[in-house]
Amino acid sequence: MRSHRIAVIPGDGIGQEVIEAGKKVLSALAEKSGDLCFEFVDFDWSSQRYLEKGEYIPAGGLDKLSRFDAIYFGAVGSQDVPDHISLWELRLAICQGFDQYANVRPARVLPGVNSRLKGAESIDWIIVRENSEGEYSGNGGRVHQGFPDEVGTEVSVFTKKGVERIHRFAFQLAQSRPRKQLTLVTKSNAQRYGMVLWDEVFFEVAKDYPDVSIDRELVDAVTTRMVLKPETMDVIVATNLHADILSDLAAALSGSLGIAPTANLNPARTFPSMFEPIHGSAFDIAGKGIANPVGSFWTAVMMLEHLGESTAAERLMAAIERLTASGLQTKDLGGTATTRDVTQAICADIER
Ligand code: GGG
Repeated sequence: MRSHRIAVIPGDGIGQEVIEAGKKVLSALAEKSGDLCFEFVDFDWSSQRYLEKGEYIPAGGLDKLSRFDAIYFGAVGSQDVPDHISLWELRLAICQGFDQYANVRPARVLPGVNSRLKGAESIDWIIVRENSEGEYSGNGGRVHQGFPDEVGTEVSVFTKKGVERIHRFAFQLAQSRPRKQLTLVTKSNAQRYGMVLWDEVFFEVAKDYPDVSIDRELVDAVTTRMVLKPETMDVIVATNLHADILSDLAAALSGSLGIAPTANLNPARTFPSMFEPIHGSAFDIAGKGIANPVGSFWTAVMMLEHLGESTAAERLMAAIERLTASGLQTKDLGGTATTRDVTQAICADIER
């Protein structure tokens, strides 16, 4: 019996609902396989906890988390806590604390999903988001706060080491794909230091991967290419902020933010990696039972692949595709199905 210890952090809003659904689906998979099991340990790290105890992660929490094989995360964000606090105290504390520097975001139109984009069926992208520095390095400050001459700075810090490792990761990922194509996205015409470093390191690293075909785009221009020529792109590598924005666009072009998954990887495996749907807590629909759980199921596929469970990953992905093709879809995709309907349908498919 192969057993995996999974730390589960549902977090806020619909994170609670979709992660509960994901656990049910993973348990159904384990039961069906007969030689696989998951030990789920729930962590109540959320904005609710912050409001009650003044902290998202308790003392020694990351140390405890470091002993798991993977982390299955829902969402963070609440109407009652400023977003910059909730994001930094929970999601970024884990990503940065565990050096999960490679954030991987696939985008593809699943069968039966209606994208409003012409030619969307050719979308088959993986966006690689640098996940440890840049615009998210937490450098900056505010002076003269509350006065008319107030100043706020947000300093992007890019290290050559950090840039090189994300480029190598992206090249290796591109190398593993049929088209072996990698697009570098920066804004090095306007930002002449960190972004130029990104460009220079990219072309240096490219020499080690001659079988990968490369091109370069500015972040503004690449948005039009994603919309007008989706078939010309494969793997995309970009900074923390740029890739965050591009991956929301990619998810919307693929049908809905509700279906998009993410892996926050620690490629060296010195700490656990974390898997989460791209969407946030969506508190406008939280508690209504209508959240799309497909993003958390696809996220579970990525987690299974990372755990070396490729057969279970393929089985779950095939079940997801049969589900979306069947037309049983939640409101974000134009349907009327509930979170529970979709979860039950996937579990029934797996159990068959
Ligand atoms: N599951 C993703 C999530 O909870 N995201 C919250 C968020 O605000 N993310 C912004 C970011 O990661 O840059």
